Amino acid sequence: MTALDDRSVKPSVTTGPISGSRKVYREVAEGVRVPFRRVGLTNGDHVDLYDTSGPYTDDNATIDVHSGLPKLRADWVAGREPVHGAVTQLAYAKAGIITPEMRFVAARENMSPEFVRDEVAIGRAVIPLNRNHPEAEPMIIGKKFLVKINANIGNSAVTSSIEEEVEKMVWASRWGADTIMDLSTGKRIHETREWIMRNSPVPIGTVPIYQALEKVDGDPAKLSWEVYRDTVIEQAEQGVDYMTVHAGVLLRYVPLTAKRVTGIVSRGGSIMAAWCLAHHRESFLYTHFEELCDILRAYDVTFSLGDGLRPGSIADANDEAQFAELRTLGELTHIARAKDVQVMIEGPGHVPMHKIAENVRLEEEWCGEAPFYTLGPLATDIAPAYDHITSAIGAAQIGWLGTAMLCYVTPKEHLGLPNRDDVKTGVITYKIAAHSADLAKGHPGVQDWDDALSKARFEFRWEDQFNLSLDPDTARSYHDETLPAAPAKTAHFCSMCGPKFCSMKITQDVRRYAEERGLSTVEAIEAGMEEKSHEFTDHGAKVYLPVVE
Ligand code: IRN
Ligand code: FE2
Repeated sequence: MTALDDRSVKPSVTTGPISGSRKVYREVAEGVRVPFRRVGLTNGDHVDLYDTSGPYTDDNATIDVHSGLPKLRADWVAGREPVHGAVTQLAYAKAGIITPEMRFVAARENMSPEFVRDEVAIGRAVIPLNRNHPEAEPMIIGKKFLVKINANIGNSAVTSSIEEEVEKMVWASRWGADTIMDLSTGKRIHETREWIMRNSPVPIGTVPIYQALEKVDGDPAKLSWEVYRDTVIEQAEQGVDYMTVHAGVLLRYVPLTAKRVTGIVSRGGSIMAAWCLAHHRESFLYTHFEELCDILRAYDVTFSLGDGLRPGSIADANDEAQFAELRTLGELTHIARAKDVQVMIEGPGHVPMHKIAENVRLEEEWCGEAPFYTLGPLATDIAPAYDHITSAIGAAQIGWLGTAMLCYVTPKEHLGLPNRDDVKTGVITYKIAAHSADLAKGHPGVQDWDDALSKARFEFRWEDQFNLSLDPDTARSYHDETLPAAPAKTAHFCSMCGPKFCSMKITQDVRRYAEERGLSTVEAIEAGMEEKSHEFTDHGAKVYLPVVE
């Protein structure tokens, strides 16, 4: 019996298209069907958007969570011959082979499959897909591609259930999460993960040290390489696509955190620091790193080398402890790559804006441009309850500078376990940061979405404006709060300025004025100004006019 046969677990997941759009698939090679979210517009046009939501948003989706999603990649994986003993995307790319996964992501990203292969081959991009996670749709993480976002879910000892976590996963991918990390630390970790893996359309990441710690009753000193190794194998067997490994927290770095304002804030980092101090030995993650590479390589699990010493406050940003660890992560990157294991590097944290660029520069230099994956960073510490915003400010900047994936932060950060609503707020906030970075990077075709929405807005196609939005439901409901009647959906104003003060309407009036008089818009503005000027002088050329009773 597998976890999914347990009928006492009854997840209820959100299905059906996002309002105003429908799922379409483009067949780019035999058996390679790439999903898009198609927004149909009232003027007959349509816009196809990158779609992370999987079969849940298909028309008439029928999902049985007890059997899991279709195994999209099963045949690709089964029909694969190892190269130099490895079955990883990196090994194939180095050998010049284009895998179906590479074709899939190329179509998603508007790039050529050869370009995808070359970026993977040099390690500047990763395709995090475990051979045992055939349900997932391929995606790529790298600075030459669209900026991705990760959503963290998972229970804690205090709260949440399997049902809630499965729905959070579906919900997060519905709104645009490119990957999801299951950070469960509470009850039934293995079963929860099984439910998530089998039903997730996006790659899943974990931090295996959390489950290893559960196995030794929460006492870091009782951890060992053996317990850890077995946990990694257990999770790799289940299909986990990438794993956070805090192998850069070395014994000699721990004292560097002593004078910090917030010490060690990484959970994994603090667990490993506690182990190192308790035994006064070098971290087993570091001393057994090559063995760990061999395990990950067998499944094509991607390393996400953890930033266990990331700054947890503005005061601690870019300090010695943080950069000492980063240098070690660079050393480990080269070891993993030589073994054909894919690698990305985790980054901060809390960093003021003027210190962000240095993080990207050093990461690229020391870690051979391995994809950078950062947690925000928060640009200030002063706004608990708004840390999705304090962190999106840093995230947009670090994304623009070349960070490949942004780990979301929800409004509950530092305060409590996020619920489903917080998950959506975090995802939408990070989509904004990521897309803003994509625009600034000039990624091909990215601006089409903005242009389509702006045209709809200018032409008062309200339905199109809602439907093109990252969050159509909220956009529509905000509009309807004050002007719910059907005619308002074609009206040339909204309740923010009312009919007389709408700048878009005035611009359109100017253009009409020009057309009617056969003038160019510039001439029309001049003519209009001239008329206004006469009106002004006719009234005595006074800025303030006496009140006429
Ligand atoms: C991302 C970048 N730096 C940290 N993260 C994420 O933070 C990491 O991937 C994981 O999801 C989460 C918690 O990590 P710690 O606190 O164990 O380091
Ligand atoms: Fe924090």
